[in-house]
Amino acid sequence: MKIDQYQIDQHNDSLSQRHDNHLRFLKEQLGEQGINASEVISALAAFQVAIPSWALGTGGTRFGRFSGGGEPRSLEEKVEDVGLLHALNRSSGSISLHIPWDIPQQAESIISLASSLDLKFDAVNSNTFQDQKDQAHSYKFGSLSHVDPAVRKQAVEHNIEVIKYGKDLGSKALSIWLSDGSCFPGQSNFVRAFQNTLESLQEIYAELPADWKVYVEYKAYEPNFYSTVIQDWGSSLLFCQKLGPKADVLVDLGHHLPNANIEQIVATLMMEGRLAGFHFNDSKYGDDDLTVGSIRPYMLFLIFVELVEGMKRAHRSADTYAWMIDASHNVKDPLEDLLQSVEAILISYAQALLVDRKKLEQARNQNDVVLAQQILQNAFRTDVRPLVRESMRLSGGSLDPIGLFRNLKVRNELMNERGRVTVATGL
Ligand SMILES: [Mn+2]
Repeated sequence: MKIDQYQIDQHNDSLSQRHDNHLRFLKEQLGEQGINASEVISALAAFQVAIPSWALGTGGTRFGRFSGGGEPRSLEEKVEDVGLLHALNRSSGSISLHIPWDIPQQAESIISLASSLDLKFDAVNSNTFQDQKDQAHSYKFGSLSHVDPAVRKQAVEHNIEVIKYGKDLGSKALSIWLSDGSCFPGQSNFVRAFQNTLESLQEIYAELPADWKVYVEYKAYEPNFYSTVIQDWGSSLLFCQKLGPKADVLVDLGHHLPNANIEQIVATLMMEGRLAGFHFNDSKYGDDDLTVGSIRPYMLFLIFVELVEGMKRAHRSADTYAWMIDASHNVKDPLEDLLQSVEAILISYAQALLVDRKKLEQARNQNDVVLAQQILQNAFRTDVRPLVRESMRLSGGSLDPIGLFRNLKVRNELMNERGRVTVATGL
């Protein structure tokens, strides 16, 4: 299924009067504060969030999976799904592939399908947290950190193979998340596990093309419940510093211990120039993989306040970082959920762009705690949705992506095409 531009335009026409009124009112309000709304709208339009190939189907939990129907059955159909999202919001212009779930058989045809939908290939992701069919050695007790060099070698070769697939598609980065760790005290020698992992990563790093990066993701716990080899941003940064300038730290919002100050982690990594980018999601208890902004929107805003500050300080534009959604959908339509997530990201970004940084710095220097809080909350409490809608409209997208998705009965169409009982490849 493909959404035509005239369908988007028609739907926008029906909403435009209301939207124009809201936008005019907001522009006036912002103008009084000396904020140029058009600049914010342009920044939003330039912000692209990658969609991972594994988020297009219902994920489920270890207790069960309730497939929604019409899920993509092949890599081609996954690319088409991201094409639908991008047509609707013009902010989801790339797809991040997972190997081996999404091995591209013919790179050229998949590239031409992607470019026909105005999509690029984002970072490629390796997988050594599961055993694959016909695999010689098991990852039950680890991969890059394993005590057996033969297992480490197999895991290193897998990562090098992933780089090769990525090169064929025009990706520029390899993303590594390691599940390696231990479930019980005494099971693992922390130092040896770290050193084995470093050696393995160095072998992978040596195979990176000149213009590539490797993103090192960390996670506090799960699937291992006592220790994880790359457990926090400090460990991840340590690996990156030892590897070299092509290695950066990837922050996944759900991979922290409860109540971690993620915005401070972001600020520190950006100060060191070692932030690769983000895996966005939300959670209440742990790595819940919920829709971005659904539980703690204020935290997301505070993170964006640091991101905007860090990008300014480093003179780097948003497109030089890797932004991706990493979520799972158990009870929602995955495509609607992704549209909600992208909108939440853009809302937080817009609010962060409204912060009066000069006044904030003055308040900080005068230890005016009340004013500093007020400046942030003024921005956070602004309803910026008209700006987000306008950025999508100006880029050729919809003023109301989920409304149009439902209006066009996209999921029904997909079920007619693909069947009511489909299970997307992946988790
Ligand atoms: Mn992640």
